[in-house]
Amino acid sequence: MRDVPDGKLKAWSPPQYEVDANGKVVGAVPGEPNNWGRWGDDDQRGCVNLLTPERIAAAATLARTGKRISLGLPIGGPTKMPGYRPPPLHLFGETTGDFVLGDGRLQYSDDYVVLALQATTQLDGFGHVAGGDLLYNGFWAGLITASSGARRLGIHHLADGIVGRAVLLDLAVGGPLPGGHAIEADELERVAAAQGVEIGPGDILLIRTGHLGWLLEGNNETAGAPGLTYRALPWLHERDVAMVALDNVAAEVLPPEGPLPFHVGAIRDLGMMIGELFDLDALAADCAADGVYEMFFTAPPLPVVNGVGSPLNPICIK
Ligand code: UVW
Repeated sequence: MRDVPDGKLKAWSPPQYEVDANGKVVGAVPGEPNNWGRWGDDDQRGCVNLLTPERIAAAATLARTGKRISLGLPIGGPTKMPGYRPPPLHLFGETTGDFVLGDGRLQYSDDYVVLALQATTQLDGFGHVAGGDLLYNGFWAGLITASSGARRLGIHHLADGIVGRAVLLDLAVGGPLPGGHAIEADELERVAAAQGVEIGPGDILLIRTGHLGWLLEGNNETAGAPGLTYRALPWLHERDVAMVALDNVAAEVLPPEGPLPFHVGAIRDLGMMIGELFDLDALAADCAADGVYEMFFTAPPLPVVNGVGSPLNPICIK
């Protein structure tokens, strides 16, 4: 139930629009720029459709030395997750130190993780963000409930993975960008030109702000965070970027420029997924050393049925 500041339930009023049998809001007006309907009226994969077999096969040729770099934060251990979600709980059931079965020839350990799917290096799926009661492709936000999860746009539709050509744009060569720094399209253009890379259709864009490393040093986000502005959305759309990921908590600049306008514009209007808390420092060091800023990239989401996001361990292969 929404909007109950006094703690009392208000009378529920039905939505002032029609929702069809497929869960789409009839006559919904999409925001701009927009990809609704581009891959079909019932599409639930958005810009993942840009990751075509041809592009993936071409991207695979970028794996020249086989060097692999993980962009995932450790789950558990001493690393304190940045952000406001509860830390993961890592529990053990049977362990070899506690149990011996039968004559002792078999011992085993099992463990469990209780994890907010948005708490660590992760992918915002299409069910994560709505605006004006609308989700990507005009689906009704009311289709996502605590009892059923995302009855449309569940993250399991992306289970075959985010695979393709990634390009790192390192905006933090001179040190971490300050909190509140809004990344505009011309800054992305400038850095791409300086690095000698072009951004094209189906690319996975990794944008380093230096913020995650700065947070992990124990600094506080009191002045907000550097991140993308919604004004960069037309640029990302013109280049047909498949996904964008940053080394910060919310991808977009904080304090926010409104009700998370980059999230709404990217996820709801473009069907473009957002990656957050990507650890890009080791990758940036490697790219600076060899001068190669493009690579093969894979980040399969967990096929959580009707989920709205997934933790990731993205891997870049050069
Ligand atoms: C919200 O805060 C809504 O999401 P995110 O974790 O993607 O920034």
